[in-house]
Amino acid sequence: MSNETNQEEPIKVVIMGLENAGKTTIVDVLTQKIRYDQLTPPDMYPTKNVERTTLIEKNTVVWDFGGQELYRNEYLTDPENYLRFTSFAYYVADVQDYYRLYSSTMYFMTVFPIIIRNSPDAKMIILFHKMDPTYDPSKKELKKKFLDQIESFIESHKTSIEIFDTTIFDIKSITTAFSRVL
Ligand SMILES: Nc1nc2c(ncn2[C@@H]2O[C@H](COP(=O)(O)OP(=O)(O)OP(=O)(O)O)[C@@H](O)[C@H]2O)c(=O)[nH]1
Ligand SMILES: [Mg+2]
Repeated sequence: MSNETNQEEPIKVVIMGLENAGKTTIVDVLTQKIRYDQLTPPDMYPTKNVERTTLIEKNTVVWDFGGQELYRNEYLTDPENYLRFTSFAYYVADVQDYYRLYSSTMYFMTVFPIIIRNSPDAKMIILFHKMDPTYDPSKKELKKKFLDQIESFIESHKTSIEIFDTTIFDIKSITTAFSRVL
């Protein structure tokens, strides 16, 4: 008799992006299906290093990468350990953070090739997050600028990327973006 079980390896989902982009809040929505009040987004603490959350019934583990520079430097020096066996890689860009648009595109262009190198079959998804119902439409320019900046980079990697607009004030926007995972 072998000791083999039918238990499959969990599906690994990674969520990356700059600090304050909203990654942990998104994981909270996925695990608790919280509906937030439009005027009061929750107070959250910055994530230290990487937090793993298991979506038990889906056999999925979500790796939420703390976006503060300290943690970014830590896991990017040992990316293999953190990014191998990824099935879905989400990059969260904060559409309300106009001043860090450039930093966010730069970080995206840093992590994207590292993910591909460590998990060549990973599905890549960008979330343009904090697209709140009250968000000034004229600022939607930021999404276009982000995409313009990464366009030739993406083409050179010959990998397709899915794109979603999300906000915690519309749970469906988040469950839709994660529909292939959930
Ligand atoms: N307006 C708005 N605020 C949001 C949204 N999602 C998250 N936030 C707020 O953004 C702030 C940062 O959220 P976090 O989820 O902690 O951000 P993070 O990306 O996990 O940050 P690090 O852990 O430091 O990498 C919190 O105050 C959240 O309430 C959203 O869709 N709209
Ligand atoms: Mg966090």
